[in-house]
Amino acid sequence: MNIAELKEDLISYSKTIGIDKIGFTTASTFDGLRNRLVKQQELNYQSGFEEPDIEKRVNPSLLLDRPQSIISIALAYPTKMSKRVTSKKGERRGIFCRASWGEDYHYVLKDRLNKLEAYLQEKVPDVQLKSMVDTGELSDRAVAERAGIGWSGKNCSIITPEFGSYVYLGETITNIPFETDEPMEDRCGSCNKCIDACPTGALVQGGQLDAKRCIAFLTQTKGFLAEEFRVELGNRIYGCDTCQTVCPENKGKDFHFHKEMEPEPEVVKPLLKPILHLSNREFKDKFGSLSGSWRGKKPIQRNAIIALAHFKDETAIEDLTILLTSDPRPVIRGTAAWSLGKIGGDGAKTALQHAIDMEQDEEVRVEITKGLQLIEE
Ligand code: B12
Ligand code: SF4
Ligand code: SF4
Repeated sequence: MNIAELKEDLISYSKTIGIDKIGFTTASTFDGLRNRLVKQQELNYQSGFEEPDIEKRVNPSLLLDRPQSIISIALAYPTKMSKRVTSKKGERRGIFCRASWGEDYHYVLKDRLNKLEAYLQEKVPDVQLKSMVDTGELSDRAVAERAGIGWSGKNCSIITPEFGSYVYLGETITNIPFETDEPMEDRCGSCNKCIDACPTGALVQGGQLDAKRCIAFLTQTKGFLAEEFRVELGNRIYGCDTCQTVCPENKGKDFHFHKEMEPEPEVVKPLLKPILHLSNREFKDKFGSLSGSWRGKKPIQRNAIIALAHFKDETAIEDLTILLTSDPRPVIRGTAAWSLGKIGGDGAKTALQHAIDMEQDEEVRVEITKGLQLIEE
């Protein structure tokens, strides 16, 4: 087998199946990453969504027997919607981040990696392979950085010169000793725009995130959202794009290579009030195909309630009052109470005064009291 030829063939093949960039790196351990992950854990800066076993994250030989290389792939996703939403006056909408536009990217990238695997299996019948996207053990970014896909930006994202940071990443560990590619030079330079723009100060310094302060993480939590973050959420109901939209390297980047990734505006920029009353089935039908639905209905509804407060939408007082008095979930009742307090007015005040007499849950009572205080302020 001529491995150099196989690499060239694989690169050519990857272009025919909708892989926008491909790079190759060794399967040696990620020693720098190990220290980084330990440090992040000590500082309590991890989100909790990462694979907890650090050794598995940094040592490919724990994932595949005698690995020789890792193939990293990137797929560019759109940043602008081809179709627009048409809202009536006063209708308020939330927004899903771009990484949740179109069909769940895990399936799209797995499809491409399955095709790569099938190609290699045909050429090298006894090949050993292990592929992953996001939910695997490896750090997709660390692999991509070492394989020369892009550099690791101060906003933590892998930035490609061609597509900016709006790329999804995935990889395949192989036992074929492909020749490796060189990492790319860092192009952030003295720019600090992402750090300055981050609404919650989650970017502690270039390339270091306190995930517990990151809105992308906070939108995915299921409990009460700490009050200091509620205002910063704005109308984001899933994820956050701010540190990417301000990045000069992303200027003008908007690629529509994959039809599965085209967003449906009514879905990714949905009206807020109808979200409040969705049944599980309705939620699944409307949002189930998005990557942003993986945490279920509750966080999306909680964030929609917070977004209505952001807009001070008085037309939502009735809907919020229904949630406050009859939703079985304390997080939803309590967040509705806070939102009513933010919106204010006589209707909101009366609803909160009634609710405080009925409410049994201590945390919700705290939120109702907070809501009443907000109205008095
Ligand atoms: C947990 C997780 C999150 C968490 C934490 C994010 C974070 N920055 O760590 C939360 C929920 C906040 C999150 C948010 C987002 N995520 Co996310 N997430 C992940 C996940 C599952 C693990 C990331 C991880 O391990 N982080 C720990 C940090 C320490 O390591 P790392 O970022 O992976 O690796 C870098 C650092 O270690 C750094 N590093 C190593 N040593 C050192 C030393 C020094 C001194 C410095 C400065 C840096 C440094 O270099 C590595 C390479 O860049 C990955 C998928 C995966 N399996 O890798 C997706 C992934 C990183 N997420 C992704 C995306 C798209 C996002 C969002 C943009 C979504 C959104 N719009 O809301 C945001 C971006 C937020 C941000 N600024 O990072 C993409 C990134 C694509 C890209 N182009 O970079 C990934 C790769 C998923 C995928 N397969 O496409 N995510
Ligand atoms: S995703 Fe939003 S909150 Fe998180 S680091 Fe970027 S700008 Fe800050
Ligand atoms: S905004 Fe500036 S510092 Fe931040 S990632 Fe982009 S180029 Fe780098």
